[in-house]
Formats: sequence, structure tokens, C-alpha cells
Amino acid sequence: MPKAPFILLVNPWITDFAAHDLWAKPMGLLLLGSLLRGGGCGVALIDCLDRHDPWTMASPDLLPGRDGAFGTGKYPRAVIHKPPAYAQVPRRYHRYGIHPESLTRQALELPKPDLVWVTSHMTYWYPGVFETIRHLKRVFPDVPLWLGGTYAILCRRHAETLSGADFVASGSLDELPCRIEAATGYRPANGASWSPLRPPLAPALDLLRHLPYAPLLTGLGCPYRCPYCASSILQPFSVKRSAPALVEEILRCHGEHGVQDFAFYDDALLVNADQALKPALERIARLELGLRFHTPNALHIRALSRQWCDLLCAAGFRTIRLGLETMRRDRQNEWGGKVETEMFSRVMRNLREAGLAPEDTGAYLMAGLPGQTVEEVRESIDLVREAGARPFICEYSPVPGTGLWNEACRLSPFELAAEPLTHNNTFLACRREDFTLDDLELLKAHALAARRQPRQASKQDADPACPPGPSARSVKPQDRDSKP
Ligand code: B12
Repeated sequence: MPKAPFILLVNPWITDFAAHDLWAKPMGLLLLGSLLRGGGCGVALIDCLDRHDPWTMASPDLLPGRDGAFGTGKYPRAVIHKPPAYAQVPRRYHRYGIHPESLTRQALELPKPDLVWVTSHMTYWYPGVFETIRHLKRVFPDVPLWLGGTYAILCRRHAETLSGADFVASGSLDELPCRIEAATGYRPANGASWSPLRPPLAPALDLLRHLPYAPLLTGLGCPYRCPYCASSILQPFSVKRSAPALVEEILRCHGEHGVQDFAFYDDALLVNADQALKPALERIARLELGLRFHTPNALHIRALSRQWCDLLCAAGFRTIRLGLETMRRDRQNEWGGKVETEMFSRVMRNLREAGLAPEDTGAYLMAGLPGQTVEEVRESIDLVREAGARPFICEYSPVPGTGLWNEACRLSPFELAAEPLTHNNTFLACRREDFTLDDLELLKAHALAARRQPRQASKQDADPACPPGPSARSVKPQDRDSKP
């Protein structure tokens, strides 16, 4: 039997105008870490986005990071040259994450790996991925390096041509055990567990050096086919984990690592949630551990009955983001008919009656999609505020393979297919005369002003049924859009 390989997992740097650690951990790598270990492989992880890396914190040539509320925070960063595609963008461009020297040191402290696996997230963050790959290739020139994750799947050809990776993994999970065997001679013992149809294992969170919060995934996939979203391309099958597995993971994170803040990554957290999430949260609520849950990814409004709102409150949900998209009925239908304005008003009432403070409730509103007008986004911001929630602008990022992609390519003045940097949500790929970058900035400012506008005090606000948790309610990651 050949020796089990040692595989180094690497979460790459981010390159962007702005980036904030809004509960962002490399879930894909952490799940792979679990599978590899289960199959007998040795595994280590280097997180280029570690905000508490001691070597980086001691480096004067980086702008320092900062801790925010509920485990979130700012990454350390360095100003770098803007790629030519962004020449006209009047903002500084940064590399976010650890010092390059720290990456070298961490890599050299480990045994030489048999394979290096780099993940990727947003398609427009590829320069950070390429820099990570170049760096790792300098440290381990003769070790095969594989690239996977969101960018690798959505822009496979771009990655194969330009990334410098030896292999771009864009296929199904169950192909990987065979590929590992072909590359190393060793076949992971748990081949069947790599099926995309099996619920994911618990992520190997112990591979991270610091755990100010934990990411949670109750399942993968989404039954909806929203024309702007790539979920069904990235995870074609829907699978859910079991209630005992979820409770065990939450209690282990809390017990072993002292984690109090948990962020859900599911595309469809409340869809078919009666089997697992519901009993898991009921158990957590009974234990009264003072845990806090956050949903930076939007919740489906349709599913939020009064009972669900009561349960979210009892379990300790503190950041609630609702996927409203728009207040315009015709557009709601066009984007999949998941939500109606009346549903939103009802849900706001349910949340308030359950005792969840309106300042904890944000509503995501899409902006900059093909065909959308400035007026409809502005109206939606006002209506959200009137309903008592906090409006957040979610700028459209065109994603290859999605329903709106061809139209976005047709309308955009840029080469969206050739240059993934144009997918950047702050770049406004589908800008036009009647929806300019300035219009977007004004809408974001309008949403920010609406969030800061003092609310009218009401009986529920003065006497919340849901008592405040141990941390202050005043400093909030909710105050920022994902990209301020
Ligand atoms: C959770 C999530 C977030 C989280 C953070 C996640 C993170 N870690 O950074 C939050 C809520 C903060 C977020 C924010 C945003 N997000 Co988001 N997010 C997601 C979501 C729903 C899930 C990602 C995830 O963790 N999946 C689960 C893991 C297990 O999957 P995975 O990483 O792909 O890994 C698997 C495989 O790829 C493989 N794999 C991974 N790496 C490797 C490496 C190797 C070598 C191999 C072999 C295999 C492999 O193994 C895993 C096995 O299951 C995706 C949609 C989706 N369904 O993927 C959108 C998605 C990635 N987000 C998207 C967008 C647009 C955004 C925002 C810009 C939204 C906005 N307008 O504000 C912001 C920007 C974030 C920022 N910081 O600037 C887009 C990406 C668009 C793009 N152009 O790339 C997506 C695809 C949604 C969509 N619209 O279709 N997001």
C-alpha cells in the first residue's frame, strides 16, 4: 500500500478595492480537509486571510487589520498596482491578508507536501489567486498544484490558461479520489463519502489557527433558479445534514474553541428546514448558551412564519438578512416569484412580534441588473425603511452560466466573458447612461442614510421579548454592506 499523501490546503489572498471579513471562512477547503483526513491523508491549511497571523501583525509595511463585532473584522492590507481593466476606477486597489513572507515561512515550516490545493472564491478575485499560486510555486516548484472553488468552476478556461495551476478542478467531488490516486498512488479509503449526493461532513475547523466565529452549513444546493445566481451551477444537488450532526458541531465549536458567533453559509437555509435546522435550533435554544447566529447570506422571506421567527429569536439569531431583491411586483415575478411585498411586511411584523430588533434585520436589494431602473431601487430603499428594516444594496455581479449572463454580456460595454475583473460588484458591469456608477454611489449613500435614520420608538423596542445577548448591540457589522 503506498504511503498516504500529505496535502497542503491554501486559502488565497483577496485582491479588490475593498474587502471585509464578514464571517468569511474557506468552507470548501474545510470540508475537503475533513474528507481527506477521513480517507487517511495528512492535511494542513494555510489561510492567507488569517487576520490574527502574528508575523503579519508585527509587519510595519502592511496596513493593519482590526477586530469588529461578533468576530468580524478588517483584513490587514497592502496597496498594490491596479490591473489595467480597473485603470479608470478612482480607488486604491489592495491585496488583503497575511504578509507574503509569512506565507513562505508557514509553508516551509511544514513537511514538503505531495499536493498543494488552492481554493478560489469571487471570480474577480483571481489576481489574488494567481499571486498565491506564483508564490507557492516558488516555494514548492516541483509539487503539483491544483486549483478549485468558485472561480475555477465558473471561469474554468480562464483559470486553465492563466492561473499557473497544474490542474483546475471544476468537476464533481466524486472524481477527486481517483485523481488523487493517479497523482500520488494512494486512494483515499473513504471514496464513497466524496459523493456530491451525501450530506457534507463537519468542516475541519481545527485546521484554522484562529476561530473568532464558526461558519455553518446545514446543507448544499438551492431549489430556486434565480437568474443572477450561480448556486445551481456550483452545487447542482440539494443535500441536508441531520439535526444531531448540526447540534454536535455547534456544541463542539463552543466547548472546544469557545466560539460564540456562528454564520450560516447556506444558499437556502430555511428551505426544507423542518427536518434538521428546526430541531437543532430547538435544542440549542433549550440549552441557553448565549450563542449568536448570523445570516450574512439572505434568508428566504417566504419561509419566515411567526413560528420560525420565534425560534430564531429563542436560539439567538442576531444578524438577519432578508432576500427581498426589489419591491417591484413585475420584477419579483421576473426573478423567480420567491417573494411579494406583502410577504415582506408580514415577515417584518412576525420578526418584531417575536422580539427581534428591527436594527438587526437587514433587507438585501439588488441594484444594477440589466433592465433595472434607478427609481425602482430608490423606491425599494424607502419602502424597506418604512417597513422598519435596514436596506442593504447588493450590487449585481454578473456570473457566467446564469440566466442573466447572456443579456448582461450583450448590454455591458465591457468584455465580461474575457475579463472576470469586470464581474466585480463595485465595477457595475452593466452600467449605462440611465444607470451610471454615480447613480449607484448615490443609491448606496441613500441606503446608508436610511440605515442610520433613527427609528420611531415603539412598545416592542422598549420592551424586547428577546433579551440582548452578552455583546453590545451598538457596534454592528450590519452597518456595512459586504463591500463598503
Ligand atoms: C457563503 C457565501 C458568501 C459569504 C462568504 C463566503 C466566503 N467564504 O467568503 C458572504 C455572505 C460574506 C458572501 C458575500 C458575497 N458574495 Co457570496 N456566496 C456564498 C455562497 C452562498 C456559498 C459559498 C460556499 O461557501 N459554498 C460552500 C463550499 C463548500 O463550496 P465551494 O467553496 O465551492 O467548495 C466546494 C468545491 O468548489 C470544491 N473546492 C473548493 N476549493 C477547492 C480546491 C481544490 C484544489 C479542489 C480539488 C476542490 C475545491 O470543494 C468544495 C466541495 O464541496 C456562494 C454561492 C454558492 N452556492 O457557492 C455565493 C457566491 C460565491 N457569492 C457571490 C457574491 C456575488 C457575493 C457578494 C459580492 C454579494 C454582494 N453583492 O454583496 C458578496 C461579496 C463578498 C465580499 N467579501 O466582498 C457570488 C459570486 C460571484 C462571482 N462573480 O464570483 C456567488 C457564487 C453567489 C451568486 N451570486 O451566484 N458570500
